[in-house]
Amino acid sequence: MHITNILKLGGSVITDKKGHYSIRYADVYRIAQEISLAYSMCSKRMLIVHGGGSFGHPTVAEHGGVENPMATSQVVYFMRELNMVIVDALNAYGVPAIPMDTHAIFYRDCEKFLQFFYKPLEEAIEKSIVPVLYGDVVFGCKGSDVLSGDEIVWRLSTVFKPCRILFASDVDGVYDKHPSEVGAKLLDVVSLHNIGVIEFGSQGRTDVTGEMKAKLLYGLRYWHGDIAEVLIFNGLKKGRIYNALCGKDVHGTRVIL
Ligand code: IP8
Repeated sequence: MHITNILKLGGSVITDKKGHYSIRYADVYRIAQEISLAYSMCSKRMLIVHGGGSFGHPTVAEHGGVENPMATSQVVYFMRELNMVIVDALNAYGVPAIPMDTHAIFYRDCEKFLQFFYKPLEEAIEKSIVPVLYGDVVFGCKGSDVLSGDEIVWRLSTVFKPCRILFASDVDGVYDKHPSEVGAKLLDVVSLHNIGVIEFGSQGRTDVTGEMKAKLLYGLRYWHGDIAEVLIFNGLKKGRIYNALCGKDVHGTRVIL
């Protein structure tokens, strides 16, 4: 199945990672408005995935993982709360978005391959409904684990073959060193084969699934022949999500093999 876009809303774009359970409401509503405009102008067939931000990561850290049943229950609880805020905002701006509980359709098999039941997503997309998935807990042959929204995006792309894979981040893209360092330069293009030479550094935040580097490493694992465009850009800058969804020129980093 071919769709227009898979959009990942980074956890740091929709929540304030410095706080606990803190939502960037103004950004969430602006983003919902941009997605709504794109939905009516150019992107009916799309999937949205969001990260854990200040809801998922601190909860996992507090419980030291998700193996404990209560930890799983708590992480799912808070991620669904965040998901509902995003879906509500999209609905408020007229996007027929629905929550799609990731833990209920994904499974990690014994070879560590991420399996998922894609039929409900396919049917929803056919009806121009926009499913909103999220980084979550994944049950698996070897126990439960945290599933990053980034891995979900790359895995979804193997089935839904989007024109564009879009990562909305809180920075402009991939830098040659950590973006907070003096002289850090934004890379226009990054090849997945070269990620070993980039100094990603640590962003000093609670992020149990890793950040920019992990995003790219998943790309290497899931890359396939049908990938057309992959873009990492700043979702906090007004207009960029709309422009990216509609295939307009956006300042950021293009990812190639
Ligand atoms: O923020 C992680 O998703 P990510 C989700 O996309 C949890 O890495 C539950 C921490």
